[in-house]
Formats: sequence, structure tokens, C-alpha cells
Amino acid sequence: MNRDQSDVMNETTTVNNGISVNNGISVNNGAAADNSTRIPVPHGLDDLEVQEWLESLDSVLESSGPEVATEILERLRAHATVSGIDLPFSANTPYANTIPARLEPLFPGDQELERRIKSLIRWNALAMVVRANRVEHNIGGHISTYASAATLYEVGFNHFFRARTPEFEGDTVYFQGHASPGIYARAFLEGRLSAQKLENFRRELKPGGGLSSYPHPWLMPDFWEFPTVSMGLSPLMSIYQARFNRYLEDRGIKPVTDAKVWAFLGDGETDEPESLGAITLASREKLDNLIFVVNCNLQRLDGPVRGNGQIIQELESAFRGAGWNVIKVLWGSEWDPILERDTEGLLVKRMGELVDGEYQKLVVESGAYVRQHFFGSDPRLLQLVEPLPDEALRRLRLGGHDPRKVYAAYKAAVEHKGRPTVILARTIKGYGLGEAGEGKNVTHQQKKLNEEELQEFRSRFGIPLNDQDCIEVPFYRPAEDSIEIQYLRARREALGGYVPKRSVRSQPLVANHDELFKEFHEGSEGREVSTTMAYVGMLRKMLRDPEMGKLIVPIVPDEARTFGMESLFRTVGIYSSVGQRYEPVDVNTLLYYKEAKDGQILEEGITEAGSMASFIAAGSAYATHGINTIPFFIYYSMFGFQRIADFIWAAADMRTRGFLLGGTAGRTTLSGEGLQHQDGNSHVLALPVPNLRAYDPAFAYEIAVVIQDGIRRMYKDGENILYYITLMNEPYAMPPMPGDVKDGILRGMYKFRASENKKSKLRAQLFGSGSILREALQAQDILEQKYGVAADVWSVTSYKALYTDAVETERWNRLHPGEKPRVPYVTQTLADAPGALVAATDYIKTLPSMVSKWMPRRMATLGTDGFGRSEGRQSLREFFEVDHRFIALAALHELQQEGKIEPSVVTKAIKDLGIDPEKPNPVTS
Ligand SMILES: Cc1ncc(C[n+]2csc(CCOP(=O)(O)OP(=O)(O)O)c2C)c(N)n1
Ligand SMILES: [Mg+2]
Repeated sequence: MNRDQSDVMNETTTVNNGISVNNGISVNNGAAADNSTRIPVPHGLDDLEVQEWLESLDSVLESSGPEVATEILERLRAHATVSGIDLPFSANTPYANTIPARLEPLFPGDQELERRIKSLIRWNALAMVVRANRVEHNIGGHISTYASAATLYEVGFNHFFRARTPEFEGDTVYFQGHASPGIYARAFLEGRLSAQKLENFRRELKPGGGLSSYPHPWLMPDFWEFPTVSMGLSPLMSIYQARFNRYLEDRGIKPVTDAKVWAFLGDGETDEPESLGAITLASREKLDNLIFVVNCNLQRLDGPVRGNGQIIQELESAFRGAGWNVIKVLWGSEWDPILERDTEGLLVKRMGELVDGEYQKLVVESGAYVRQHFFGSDPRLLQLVEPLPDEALRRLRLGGHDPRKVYAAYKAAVEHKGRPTVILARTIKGYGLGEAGEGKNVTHQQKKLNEEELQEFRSRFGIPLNDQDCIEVPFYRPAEDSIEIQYLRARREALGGYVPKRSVRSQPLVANHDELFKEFHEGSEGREVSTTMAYVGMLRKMLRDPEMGKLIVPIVPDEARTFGMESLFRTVGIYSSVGQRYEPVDVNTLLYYKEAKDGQILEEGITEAGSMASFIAAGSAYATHGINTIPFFIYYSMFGFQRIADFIWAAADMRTRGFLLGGTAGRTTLSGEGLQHQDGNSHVLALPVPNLRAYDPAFAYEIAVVIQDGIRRMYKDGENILYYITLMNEPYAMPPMPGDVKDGILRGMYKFRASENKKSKLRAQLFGSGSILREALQAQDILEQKYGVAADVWSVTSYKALYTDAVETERWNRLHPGEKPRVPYVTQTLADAPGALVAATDYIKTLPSMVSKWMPRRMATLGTDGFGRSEGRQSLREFFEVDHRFIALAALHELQQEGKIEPSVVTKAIKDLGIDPEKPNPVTS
């Protein structure tokens, strides 16, 4: 502690050049065993002998450094193994700081000034929440998360997070969602957010606008970049973001930089499977541009994260096992002199013995309690702290609250090469809240402080407010020329500007791409192709386009062959950060499995969540990097909305642009695969995402029209929308576009084939989508030929579009009663469409039914409600009652309802069409 600073600097260099901080430290902390793998002390262990071993190791460390010490330990381990000693596996290091005090770098800032600034931020963050809840009871907000993480953020803001500038892409920071009040409070001190805005925290509808509860780019597009509060999403998204940055560099689309991706997460959050689900990708890809900071306050919402265990050790072994560089920041500087006195390693051993529930108790108890229950386990430990009064024991800081320790960890993390780093920082939840919640189980929900608690907090952090003013909880910002504000501004200036800040930096595309898509308007001239094949043809062409080609990012979770995309392997290559280190087994074939460092396809393996995270990174690069990358993510449609809907929701919040393609779609169109695979749901699950446009096209030209228009809207006009298009694997001849129906395709429906029988009194309108449209066409023929019913067939490309338009129109009419009512598109389109109305879809019946109220008459709806089956298409369509016979029957039945035909005609039709009226109900069978 009293060491000369330049000395420390020199030692830091050793850390940076040393092979691994971890190894150095485990050595330094001696023989203390970690709690989880502790082995019983064997009889006959001689303390003196142990001491000699430790001393000789210390002397190696001193004379030859950590590399040599590591090598000796490795050899010892190997020697022990061959000598028949069964060393238990442990990925853990002792419960101690990874970076020892002697290797700590010089803290480059003004620590006292930074502490004062941090205190002001703490105050304003607390004030936001307390004030908001005084005005609007139960409006919510969190104090205790930021209170525990303040130092973790402030060290980042003052020394690490580099802003995005025209010269430098900047670091990318995922802020822990419920720490938002602290991020807003800092922006307030920076002069970026007004007191009025802070006043309206969680009151976004107030005049002048407020602040969103959590990071939502949709709501605060100039501020937040990444939505994080749905726990688990941001750790996974950040990994793929870091990998995507490398992808852009390896493909020469952006310059190689040392920009970092920082993800701040809660220790409780790591229980979400997504949080740790992709950590091996990060190490496999050697993402040393990625840093996780886990705020280990040992608490989640209800109570301790691992009351009976140690979350930090658990995470350490998971991350180390996965190949990450793990830096534990557990103990603050006050512990260093005590640790230094502990030559026997007893203290570190004791530190590793407590379970988290006990540690949490120590936080809320007195210094005397700490002495008795922590140090009291061994008289030698008691002796170590004998000179310290109880109050000093209570104030022994944890690592995550000590800027010097945090700085050391961050510096080691940004300088670490070859692996991602996770920093496990021990903190106290509700730090500084004292009786109001520090370390208590209720602290997560604490939003109200009484007068005494406010005064206590004010005094603890030295906020210049008197007793009376303080209980009003005013926001406090020192004068512009105060040293605090000057310092804070200077630090941000040195780091390139403010963070977080979101801006759209890409240049719009200019070409209209008419030529590219025209080919697909012409049909397949009788050749049978699926819509998936048609799409792959378009993708192939887009990849060759001079303007767009480079920007296309094809993403696939191990299904390229399913979708017939394998030809792209060879042409554009599969991205691999190391190229291809092996000769592929199929090298002699035309379409061999080509991996390349500049490969364009992101072949993610079997992870829809990971692929979606890549989609998000690519689809938001227009803001993050100023690059208009255009993601096309194709997957088994059942494993999209059904499986990863929350990522899609986050993508929408984030204003992600791009195309999601639900392949092998349709409950009855995907034959054989059965219940888990057959998707009759996704178009319904797509409904709630407000800025998502969903299409269920039947023909190649429909897809071409939708994609071309989507590219225009998203990448030329800069609209913040994204697309979902279902694709099928049923081959059939693609017809040419019947006239100029582009507008209808985009708006949701158009007449595909009118009846030629203009004279018939019996009329029907048949609505089909996707491959079920062909069933409607067959039904048209049956109705006309056998029953004299003249039916028109419509392709409904998007029920969602029809619905959205209709509810918008209805809303406008309701709000403008004195004006000429507007007419929904679907109503307008069907103004002169007489007869029975029948819709048939490969999705559940809700989809067409939701627009039926804007239809001219009641409509019969056929859909695929129920569990799928392993079967062929025709059998499935019969089972679900969506085939041409059922469509014809539905039309006849509707005509019967209108009194246009006799029931006997319908009864006979059932017989003639071979329909079993007593067949099982697909919904319940
Ligand atoms: C997917 C999801 N589930 C539940 C929640 C509700 N929630 C918000 S914060 C929280 C506890 C967080 O604990 P931790 O990650 O340890 O963060 P801390 O506040 O302790 O830093 C929970 C359960 C959420 N935001 N997201
Ligand atoms: Mg926590």
C-alpha cells in the first residue's frame, strides 16, 4: 500500500507481458483451497513442510516471475499424475483477487474527485426513483442495482468506454437494464439530460417526454443502443456482436480496430440459460474484444443467488472451463495489508469457506459480528485484525467498490490477448442504502426512503444538501464550472464523447434493383420449384449485385442443405475466423464445404438464439457501425417465433432491419416431420411485433416484390421495420405475375385468378395463402365444374398487413367522426366481390378470422389448429380440413347459409367429395 507508484507501474508491465494473470495469482495466494473442491486435510500433514513448499514457490515467483512459477506448477501437476496421485479437477482459483496488490497498476485518475462525482450520480439516481414513486405510487424503478454497480460503471466511464466518433468506431456497451437510473443520472451531470427528463423517469407520456424504465432504443433512439433488461439476452447478443465485429473486419468491410464490447450483467442473470449458453463460442473465436462484467452482489430479486454456495466460484469454473480469462475482483484495498500479514494463507482459505448466505449476513451486521463470525474461526485470524477497531472491520471494502481494483481488472481485460475476459466483481446490493436496504433481501424492490434514511445516505456520500432540503430529494448538479463537472467532461472528451449515444450513421443505398428482381416476376415456365428455391435464387443474385452483394449477410443455423443453399458454400464461403485448416471431405465435389476467413455465410450451428443474435448485430450495424449490412436469416419456421420470440422482440425494439425467413413453413406443407416441426403458429406469433411485416407468399414473384420493397424501405428510406417471410418446400410451377399486382402483394391481398363465368348466380371468393393457395385454385375448378359456382381466387399475402390497416382505419374514423369515413383496404378490395367467402390457411384459423369483421359478409375460415402429424401433404390437408375439397365444401355451406342452395346439395357434395363427416376433429385429436 505504501509502495512507490512507479514501482507499481513496472510491475504492471509484468502482468501485461505475463502469460496469464490467473496463474500468477493462484500461485501468489498459496495453498488455500477453494470451498467447492476442498479435500479433507490428510493426517500427517506437516505445517512446516507446507510452509517450506510455499516459501520456495514465493522465491521462484520473486526471482523468475509468474511464467516460470506456472511452468513449475504445471510440471509438478504432471509429475503428480504420473506418480499415481489422483488430483481432483478444479477450474477454480482461491477465493481471492486475481490481480494481487503488488501487480496493481497506477490508478490514472483523481480518485477523490471521481468519488465525489460518483456520489452525485448515486444521489441523482436515487432521487429519480424516490421522486417518481412519490408522485406516482408504484411506478417502480430500482435503486439497489446501480448502488452496487456504481464503481463498475464509473471506472468504465472515466477511463475505458470510448465513444463512437467519425475516426473510431467506439466501444460497445451493454448496460445492465435495471441499472438505468445511474446511467441517466450521469447523463444529467454531463448536461445531456435535463432535470425535467429525470423528473419524468418512467413517465414517458408527460409533455416533453420522459425516460424509459430500461434501455429501449425504440423509445430513446438517440440514447440507448441495446435493449438489455430481459435477462440473459444481452450476454448472448454481446458475444455475437463481438464476433460480428470480427466478421466485418475479416471481410474487409470495416477497419481492424481494438474496439471492445462490454457487457454488464447481474449475477442472478447468469441463471438464464442464454447468459452462459454461448460462452464457448466466445473463447473458440478468441474474442479478446469482449469483456463481461458480472456484478456479483450475491443477490437477485428475492434473495441470495446461491445462499448455500458461491456464485463467484461457480461462474469462475464455468468461464475458465469454457476457456475465458477470468478476473476476480473480490476484496478492496483495505484487505491488502491484512492479506500481506497472512503469511500462512489462512485468510484466503477462510474467505473460501463461507457460503454466500453467510457473506450476505456479514454485510448487514456490525464490525463486532464480523470479527466474531468471520475472523473468529481461528485465533490466528483474530490476531491478524487485532489492531483494527470494529468500525474498520465493517468498512473493509469489497473489490467491486474499489476503483483501484476495478481499474486494474479493466486494464488487464482490455490488454488481454487471445481470449474473452470475464470480470467477477464482488459488490453489495443496495450499497450505501444502510438501513433502507443495504444487503437486505428486500433491497431490489426498494423505492422509497424515509427522511432519516435520506439524510443518512446524503451524509454518507457527502451531498451538499441540508437536512431540510435533502428530504425533498432534489436533483443536484454542481455548477458548470465546478471541478466535478469540468473533470467529468474532460474525461469524456478524452474518450471521444458521450456514451451511451445512438445515431444512424450509414449512407442509404441508391439503386432500385429493378433488373435484379424482374427475372422472378416471370414465372418458372412450368418448372416445379419451391418458394424456398425461388428465394435462394434471389439470394444468389443479390449476392452478386454490385451495390448490395457485399452487404448481404446470409445466416443459417445448420440448415443450409435443408433449404437447398449449399451451392452458396462454394460461391461465397462460410465465414471462419481461421479460414479452413483441413481439406474438406467433399473437396472433389462442386459444392464442397468451403470455410474461409472472408466467407460471407454465417453458419451458426444449431442455435437459433445465436443466429438471431447475429441477425441483430448485422441488422443494427447501420447504427452501430454505420454499415448497411442486410441480414437474411433462414431457419425452420417452427423454431423461430415459437422458440426465440424474446430475441425477436428485442430486435424490434432495437430497430433492427433485415429479413427473417421461416423455412419449411406451413403445418401441412412440411410433410413427414410431425408435431414439433410443423408450423401453423408463426404468423400468429408474428402479430404482436409492431414494426414487423409478415408475409406468407405463394409464388416467387410475390417474394421478389416483398424483398425488393423491403430493401427500399429499410435501406434506402431508412424505415425501422423488419420482415418475416415464410417459405415452403413444396415444389410447383411458379406462375408469372398476373399484371401489376405489386401494390396488392405488399398491402396484403390481390385477386390472383377471377372466374371466367361471369353469369353464374352462385358466386364465391376464395382466399388462399402460401401453398394452400393452390388448394383454393383447385377448389375453384371443382366449384365451377361440379356445382356451377363461379369463384374468384385471391392470394392473401399478409393477414397482418390487412389487419393493421383495418384497425388503423377504424381508429382514425373513431377519432374523426365528422369526416368522411375511410375504408379499410380489405373492405375496399372486396367491395364488388359477391358470394360466399372462404379463407384457407396453413396457420391457425385466428389468422384469417381477425380480418373477417371488415369483410362484406361472414366468412368461413379453414385453418390448421391442432397438433401436427407425420404424414404426406395431401393426407395432412385432409386431416386438417384445408384441402380443395374442404374449401369447396365451405363455399357450398356458406351459400346454403345464405339460402342460395339446398342443404341436400351440400350433403351430396360431402359424399361426392369423399369427405367423412364423422372424421376426428384435428383440433382435439
Ligand atoms: C427474463 C427476465 N426474467 C425476470 C426478470 C425480472 N427481474 C428483473 S431484475 C431481477 C433480479 C436481477 O438480479 P441480478 O441479475 O443479480 O441483478 P442485480 O440487480 O442483483 O444486479 C429479475 C428477476 C427480467 N427482467 N427478465
Ligand atoms: Mg445480483
